[in-house]
Amino acid sequence: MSKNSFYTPYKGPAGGWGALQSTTKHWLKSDNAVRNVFTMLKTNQPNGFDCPGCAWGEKHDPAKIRFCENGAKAVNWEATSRRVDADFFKQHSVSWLNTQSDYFLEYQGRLTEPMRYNAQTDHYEPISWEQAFAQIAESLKAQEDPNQVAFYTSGRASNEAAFLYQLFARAYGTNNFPDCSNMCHEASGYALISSLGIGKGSVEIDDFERADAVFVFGQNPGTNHPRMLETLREVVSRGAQLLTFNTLRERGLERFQNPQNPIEMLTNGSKPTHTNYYCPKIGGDMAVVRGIVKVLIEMENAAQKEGKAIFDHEFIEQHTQGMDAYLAKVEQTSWDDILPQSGLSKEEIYHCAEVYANANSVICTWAMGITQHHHSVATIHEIVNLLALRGNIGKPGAGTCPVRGHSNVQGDRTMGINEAPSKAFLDSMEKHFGFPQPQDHGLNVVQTIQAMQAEKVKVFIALGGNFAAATPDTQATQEALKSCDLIVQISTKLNRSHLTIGDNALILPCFGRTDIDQQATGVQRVTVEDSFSMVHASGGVMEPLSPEQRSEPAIIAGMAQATLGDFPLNWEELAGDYSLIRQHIEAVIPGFKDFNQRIEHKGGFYLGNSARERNWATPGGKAIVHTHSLPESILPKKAQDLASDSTLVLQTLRSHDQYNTTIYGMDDRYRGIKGERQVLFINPADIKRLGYQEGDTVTLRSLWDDGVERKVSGFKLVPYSIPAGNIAAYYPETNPLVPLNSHGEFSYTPTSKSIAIELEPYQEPASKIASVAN
Ligand SMILES: Nc1nc2c(c(=O)[nH]1)N[C@H]1C(S)=C(S)[C@@H](COP(=O)(O)OP(=O)(O)OC[C@H]3O[C@@H](n4cnc5c(=O)[nH]c(N)nc54)[C@H](O)[C@@H]3O)O[C@H]1N2
Ligand SMILES: Nc1nc2c(c(=O)[nH]1)N[C@H]1C(S)=C(S)[C@@H](COP(=O)(O)OP(=O)(O)OC[C@H]3O[C@@H](n4cnc5c(=O)[nH]c(N)nc54)[C@H](O)[C@@H]3O)O[C@H]1N2
Ligand SMILES: [Mo]
Repeated sequence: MSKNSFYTPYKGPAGGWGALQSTTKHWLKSDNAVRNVFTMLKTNQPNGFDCPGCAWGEKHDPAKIRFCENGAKAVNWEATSRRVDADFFKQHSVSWLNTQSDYFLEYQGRLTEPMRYNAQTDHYEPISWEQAFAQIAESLKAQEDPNQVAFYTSGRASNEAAFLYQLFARAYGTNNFPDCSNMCHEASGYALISSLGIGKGSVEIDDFERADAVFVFGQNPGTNHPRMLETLREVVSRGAQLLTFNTLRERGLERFQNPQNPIEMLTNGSKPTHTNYYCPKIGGDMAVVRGIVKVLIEMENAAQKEGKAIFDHEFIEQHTQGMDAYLAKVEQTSWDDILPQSGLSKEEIYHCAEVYANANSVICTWAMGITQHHHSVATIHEIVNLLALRGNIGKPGAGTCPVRGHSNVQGDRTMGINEAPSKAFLDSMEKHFGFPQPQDHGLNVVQTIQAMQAEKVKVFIALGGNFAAATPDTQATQEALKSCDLIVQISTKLNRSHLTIGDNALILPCFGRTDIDQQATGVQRVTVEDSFSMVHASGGVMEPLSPEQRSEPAIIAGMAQATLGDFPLNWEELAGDYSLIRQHIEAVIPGFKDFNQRIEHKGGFYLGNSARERNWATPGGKAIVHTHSLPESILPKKAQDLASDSTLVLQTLRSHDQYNTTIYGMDDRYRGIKGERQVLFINPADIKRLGYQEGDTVTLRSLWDDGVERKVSGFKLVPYSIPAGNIAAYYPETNPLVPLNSHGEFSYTPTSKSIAIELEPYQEPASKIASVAN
């Protein structure tokens, strides 16, 4: 048998029968199949719940089934009938659970009752809600400084939960809001605010129907935003250009078979999702865009000789500042720097420039392939500059489209989950609630871990997520977490974070999106915001598994009431009726006028976007064109000095069977992987050059100048279509390799997509081989 028996290149389209088959499998795996079929039909419907999968938006079309394969996985994973209850924790110690895989932990089922860790027995034991809230209140009140507490948020929290949570933390006295966004689209927010005055994308979903060209940078929608594939193939089908830039050849960006199209399914047809596919090197996108702009300058010079123009001079003149300096910088940047860094040929870059120049409206989309580098902010500024050259912001069919991750990560920011809130937001909070807001900026994810290391953060409260596994530098981070006095996790499922604790920890089990949320005044709905700034209601459809589970707003209100009493208001009243929370949101945050009425509108309502209106909320009142140098090297400075010919650049990404740290299964269908996650995608020439053979098992060691050894072992080499010098492997297994202070300039986002790596041969320990064989 070949050493890579788990690998067979995948030739089919994305979607199609494979997706249907997989959806069925995950239905059955949930132990709740029949109930979940009905549940699925409510996904993203006006009278149902917002899919807990990704943040891609929807056109309002009542006739349509609105879920994809991976949305089905997310729903089935949440809506399982398996339970992790007091008995479960009685049977299993925390130390034992810690030896189990991430897959095992979450697979055990839903958390059903509040639990407190007992360090003497090393087991979680049941505790009443009142006792849990009292313990939290006692611990919060005991801190000398409110900044010793960090309030983490993962992007599934609803607007109502997020608003209440930030109100609680600010009333308590801190802006310490590390959130998943810090590891995700922070660079997008930072770059867009500093250039266009608003951190959100400027396009609406309908713009895709009008764009002459769409440029897709660094994302894998086949897995992470499957509903986007339909949009992409429609763009191609109507004859518009679709240029995709990805280090890997991702199947979803090549062809898509729509499972909702019976003829296509029966004839096994499929349609392309791109017109041109480019494979830049990891981190090479800024150089690609710079090259495109360099060609555009040439084209503009030639056009001017004929009295014509390529650039939109009126837009540049009226709406931007700093363009001349930028264009001068581009002219100074030599092809000798651009081409090797980009990994594309000059011909390819010329073609991209021609497509761009011939299109009257262009959308640029991007995700983690762009945001998780050292120079991500600079790269996004470069994309914005490209768009600005031909006025491609604030006109139909054109604009910026950062494709968000978690289903409500964008809404959480809108609600004030922000460690660096704007003055306007704090003033509005103060005016409405009548108490002084903490003014000092708080800690982001990286800074929170650093503060834990320095024993400056002592209490960690998490509204969802899996901080211990999602964050970089796993070993150091986990030590930091263990040093906390108290860890509180509001969660749906058991994960590594519940096991990475010191002496005191609480698990507070909450409802998910699919659960019916019954409160004092009746069944409640929540709201969420998608990538296109559409806000809509979401209501669960499943009876909760246990009467001891509570909603996120109820849990936050319980903690707040115990800690702060009625300051600044009666918390429990709010938890009893979410429309009251929405009234406060309406009073504090622009765009939410008549909030309670407008959520009745099918398909939701649009929050508006100032950049789309060509209204630039920047200091000078114009869009700011930023000028950056190309990075000297893709590797961060501290790794560069240690790098050699054998150093490779690693990007860490998601398989098709995972949702961030949640592992649904061991396959990665579109990349041809079955039953294995310890794989390393590598260029065949690199396998040979470095003296290995396909299927060899290696250790990955990352380079950093602090003398700490960071390595992971047992990864099998898979020859793959990836540029020479670049490699890819799954997250979270590779997070031990990302040094904590290797983060994006300005964004503080861990550089999870550009890690300097050396490979070493790895010999499986005999004991492990024996246990696998058994
Ligand atoms: N099913 C499912 N859906 C999800 C998630 C999930 O885990 N599972 N996660 C959600 C979240 S929180 C997020 S943020 C999004 C993530 O969505 P993506 O950004 O699509 O996630 P990644 O798997 O990290 O994929 C990164 C992609 O960028 C490419 N890439 C990496 N580096 C570079 C580069 O330097 N240049 C270019 N051009 N390409 C590069 C990789 O080859 C890969 O295709 O998805 C959301 N949706
Ligand atoms: N190396 C590397 N690291 C990365 C990334 C990468 O590409 N590479 N990506 C980064 C990105 S983009 C992100 S967004 C982060 C993700 O970081 P997180 O958001 O912290 O992680 P998740 O894995 O999404 O969290 C999963 C857990 O959330 C809980 N949960 C699920 N649904 C709910 C709910 O409705 N309510 C509550 N309260 N809890 C719920 C469950 O207990 C589940 O175990 O990881 C980042 N880390
Ligand atoms: Mo994300």
